[in-house]
Amino acid sequence: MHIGTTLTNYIIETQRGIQGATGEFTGLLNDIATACKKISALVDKGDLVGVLGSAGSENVQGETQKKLDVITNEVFIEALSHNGHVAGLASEEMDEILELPKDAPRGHYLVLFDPLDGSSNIDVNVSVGTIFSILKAPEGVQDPKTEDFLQPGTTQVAAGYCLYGPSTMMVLTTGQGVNMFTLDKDFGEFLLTKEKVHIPEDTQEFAINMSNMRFWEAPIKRYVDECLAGKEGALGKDYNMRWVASMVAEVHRILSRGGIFMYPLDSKTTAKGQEGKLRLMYEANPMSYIVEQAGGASTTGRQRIMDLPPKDIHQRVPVVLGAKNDVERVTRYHNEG
Ligand code: AHM
Ligand code: MG
Repeated sequence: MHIGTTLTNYIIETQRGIQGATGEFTGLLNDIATACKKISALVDKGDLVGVLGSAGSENVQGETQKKLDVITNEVFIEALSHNGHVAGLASEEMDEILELPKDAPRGHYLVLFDPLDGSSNIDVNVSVGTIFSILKAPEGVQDPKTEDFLQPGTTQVAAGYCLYGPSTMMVLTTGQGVNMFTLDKDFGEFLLTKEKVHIPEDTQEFAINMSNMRFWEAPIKRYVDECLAGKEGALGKDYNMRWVASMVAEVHRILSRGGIFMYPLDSKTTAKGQEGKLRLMYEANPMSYIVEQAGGASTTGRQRIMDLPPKDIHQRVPVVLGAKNDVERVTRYHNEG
């Protein structure tokens, strides 16, 4: 595929060789791209169109919703529920899965999404993103129930995110590597700008919210202490640190120049009966698929994330992802007890 080709062209080309392909998947990715373009336009305009600030409501996880959380969720639903490409939708911003309107045509896919991840960054004009995971609805199921969405990450047929940063970028995997597309805002199309992205096995850059240090388990503390010890420590090299507080930006940096990202288990979240902060179905699983497809690794610290059998659409999990050798080291520290 040549650099500069449109996302639509790219999808058509890659689907062409697949037996039994009907165009439905191509249509679905186009719907998602349309939603992301609209969200990009809203994020760009920000205060000019009065979309910043709180919506005065809470989502199912008891978090205050931003106006843009609510608006972008609507944008996604609107773009995806009428075209016959999906059987059902689930979102960070909705307590329950979304059943399609009775008269809407049904497709074969399930989409789980976080319409605006890192939304606490919105009011300070720092990068945010949309994350999505695409699953197949079980054979013959027209009106899926919650249990039909509870499939492990290994069953994802595609995953991606759209980063609203200095440029808007769509990053996508359909299981054949990871490609990046940049939105040409004059032209209104995502154009292929980077193919077959690869995360180096080793890194010298870690990302973690250090203010939670006192709540971490010993293995994470050990790894971060070693990073901080630099050349003189067990890792024998100096580390740099970054924390954007926007997982999409964090993963994008790792795909672009390597690194490791951790939102580990901590006693702050376990005290609330949660395991970690990030959500499995529409944050950890799609990001794990992308990272693994780029040659990286992704675990809870103890287990590969994509192997986890999901219990709930809003389930939370600890996340350690990025450079393979560093992720394996952190996992080893957990396994050593
Ligand atoms: P959100 O879905 O409510 O936006 O929360 C997820 C975000 C991630 O993007 C980011 O990695 C993390 O929360 C930041 O957490 P913290 O505020 O603890 O730094
Ligand atoms: Mg989120």
